[in-house]
Amino acid sequence: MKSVKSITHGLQLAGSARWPQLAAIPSVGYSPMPNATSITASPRRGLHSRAIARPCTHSRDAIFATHQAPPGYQAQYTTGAATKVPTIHNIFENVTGTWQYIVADLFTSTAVIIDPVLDYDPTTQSITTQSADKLLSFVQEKGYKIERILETHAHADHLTSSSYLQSRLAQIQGHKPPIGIGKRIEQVQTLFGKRYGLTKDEYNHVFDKLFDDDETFSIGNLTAKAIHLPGHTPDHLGYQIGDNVFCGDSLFHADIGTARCDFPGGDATDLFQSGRKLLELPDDIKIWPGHDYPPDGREPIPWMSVRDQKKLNKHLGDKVSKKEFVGMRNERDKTLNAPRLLHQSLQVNIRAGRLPKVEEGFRMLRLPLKVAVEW
Ligand SMILES: N[C@@H](CCC(=O)N[C@@H](CS)C(=O)NCC(=O)O)C(=O)O
Ligand SMILES: [Fe+2]
Repeated sequence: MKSVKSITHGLQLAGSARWPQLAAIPSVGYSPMPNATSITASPRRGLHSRAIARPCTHSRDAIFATHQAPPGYQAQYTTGAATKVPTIHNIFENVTGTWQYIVADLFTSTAVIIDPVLDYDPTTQSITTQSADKLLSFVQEKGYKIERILETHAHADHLTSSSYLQSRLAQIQGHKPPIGIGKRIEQVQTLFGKRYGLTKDEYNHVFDKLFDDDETFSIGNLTAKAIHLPGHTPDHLGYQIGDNVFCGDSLFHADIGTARCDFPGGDATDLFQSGRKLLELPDDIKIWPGHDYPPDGREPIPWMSVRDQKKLNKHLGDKVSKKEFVGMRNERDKTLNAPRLLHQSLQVNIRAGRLPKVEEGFRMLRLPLKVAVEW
């Protein structure tokens, strides 16, 4: 009979990651109308922006071609009539296959950051901030004011840099962007708080905004809406901004299909319904997932239209029944290993990315052991 014991794990922080003690850094001004009339439309790895949709065809090979702009391709962005059109920067974090997004209203230079990553090396238990610092540099270069930081869910595969970014942005822009997540995060915090031995004060009120289902909010002149998309986790939200839905871990790129549903509170029937909700949106809406796990030979691809998802999604095209989907999803989930950073991610993410407090000189996380033989 296997049993599970707990041990604690010391964390190492690289220099700039000790954010509560950060020295003040010079504030940076942002211009009310940035000089951003043209943006690159190639959705390849790294920092990229996308403003226009290119026409889609439906052969399998075309999934890849559709979203890859030719080298040097530039999309002209015009303000005026397009003031309600968000500018989207998709930033891929290679180690965990995570899409991070910065979504901006160029008219007011206001933006949000969605699902930012905190770097963690499990071989040395080191936390570093190079991914988050890249986002900060990009935001400063563009002159954006970050109005909110948005989480789609409590991730179980990577750590969030929301708290770090909030702290740095408060210093840089003189406005502390609230961290938002779905209201059901409280269930997830209670469950995992207990499992990992956290006290309530370590996770209560760490998120500044708990979104209701279908709650709307603004990003400068843009209107955004929180959409409940349970299945992968119960708290899961997508954010609709203009003709785009940042759907977190629900639908993935068509050749990957959908997110796993075997985490506590996950449910394949819920994910089927969430997937359907997305596929019932108008055909031209773009779906931007929280991850990509590209097979060899293709680059990460940040979005697909609802039209293409309906035709091409490997798990949830418009012909798949609930029963077929649930059977397939549950079978596949039985074959998946737990994510590499499961325990570290959950303990940090239910704290909105805050780290455990220093005790006896260390910040400690807990790690359950799998014990083959008892003695
Ligand atoms: N190998 C990755 C697995 C990551 C993973 O489980 N990803 C989740 C989203 S957080 C998922 O839905 N994966 C879908 C799949 O692997 O089919 C890790 O260890 O982190
Ligand atoms: Fe996830």
